[in-house]
Amino acid sequence: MGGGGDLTPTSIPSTPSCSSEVLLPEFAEYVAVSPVSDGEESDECCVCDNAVEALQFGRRQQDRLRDAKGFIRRYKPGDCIEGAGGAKAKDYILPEVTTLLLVGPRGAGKSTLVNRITRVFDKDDDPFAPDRAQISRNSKSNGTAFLREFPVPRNSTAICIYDTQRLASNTQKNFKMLQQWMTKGISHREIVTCRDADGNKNNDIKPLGRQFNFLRCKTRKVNFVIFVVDGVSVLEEIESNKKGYIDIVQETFKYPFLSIGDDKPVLVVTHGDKLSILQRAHVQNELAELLGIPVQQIFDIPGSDDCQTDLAILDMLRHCIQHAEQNLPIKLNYLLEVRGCETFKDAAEQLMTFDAVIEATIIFLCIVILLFRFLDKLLQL
Ligand SMILES: Nc1nc2c(ncn2[C@@H]2O[C@H](COP(=O)(O)OP(=O)(O)O)[C@@H](O)[C@H]2O)c(=O)[nH]1
Ligand SMILES: [Mg+2]
Repeated sequence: MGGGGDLTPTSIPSTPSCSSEVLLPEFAEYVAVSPVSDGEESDECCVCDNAVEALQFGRRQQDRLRDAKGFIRRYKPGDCIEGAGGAKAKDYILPEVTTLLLVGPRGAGKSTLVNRITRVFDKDDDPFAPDRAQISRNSKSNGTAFLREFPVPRNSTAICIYDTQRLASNTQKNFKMLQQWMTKGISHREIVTCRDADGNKNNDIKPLGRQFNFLRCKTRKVNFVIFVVDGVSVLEEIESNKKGYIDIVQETFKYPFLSIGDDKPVLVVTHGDKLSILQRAHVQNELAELLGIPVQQIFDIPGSDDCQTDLAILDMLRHCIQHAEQNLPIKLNYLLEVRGCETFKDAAEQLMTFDAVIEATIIFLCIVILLFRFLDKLLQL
């Protein structure tokens, strides 16, 4: 369902790794709930069939997961350019690193998502690696005060994700901050603001901000936006008919500066592990309706650690990369080259028409001269 594939039941136990050949929890349960009645041959066959089907399903999931991971690991900027309008990858201004920006309200799960994405690759590379992004446990925490760049997978030189501060309850302040990021770019360790997101002065980070601003790293242009929302908060508001959280999400999501070309951000819904399958589907449908996007653009990524969630994460990354690359700018010299060729062709065509006119005039003049000569001869006689 949605971009994140089929929804995973909350009762499914999580598995530490999807890369092994053990039964996936999805289909371990599938086998366990199959009807079994002792002594009846046909029922035994039915159980066998179910087990085989489940095994095949598990293998298919593993294959998909391996392919999806391989795609992200192999990816280099320019790989997803489709060659529209006759331009090749070399004709585009490619980013050094494809940069994805996380945006969302406080506690939506942005920092947790950075850790979840990293974990998908860490399972193969370094299963005991510690988390990278600072998660806030409660509302007393300031959350993310500095922009932080996280290469994905760790040490990648092709994709990076920026974790950011929460959105303020004042959307105008959000817009100002977002416009700056989207137009001027973002850099690792850049301080978000000396005030917190709701405009309260934060003296503790001011001196630190100066220090880090001086040591600022490379500025990156944002290539695509990942908008994160907490599914539980959305559902609570839908059910209670309140609108605060949903209003901020709706207004900010539709803010034109967050779109890359015509492409709106992808929407990631978190906290699905606290909801039932039906509630998750309900939240996704409501959000699709409110934000005017297809459910395929909504990725259900709960805190659970299972194969379905890993696949949803990889699908979401692929969506971001592909849409980012469809909107990369074309190099000016390519445009001039193409326009130059076209202008030359137009001029040649015009000259050819001009040529025909000259030819006709010459022929006409020749005929007139011949006529005069003929008349002259006639008069002399
Ligand atoms: N159960 C559950 N908890 C989550 C999920 N995502 C985030 N959290 C928790 O929500 C809180 C805020 O998460 P955090 O990533 O710091 O949110 P941020 O402010 O958007 O960066 C933390 O206590 C996380 O453990 C999720 O999908 N499921
Ligand atoms: Mg955070």
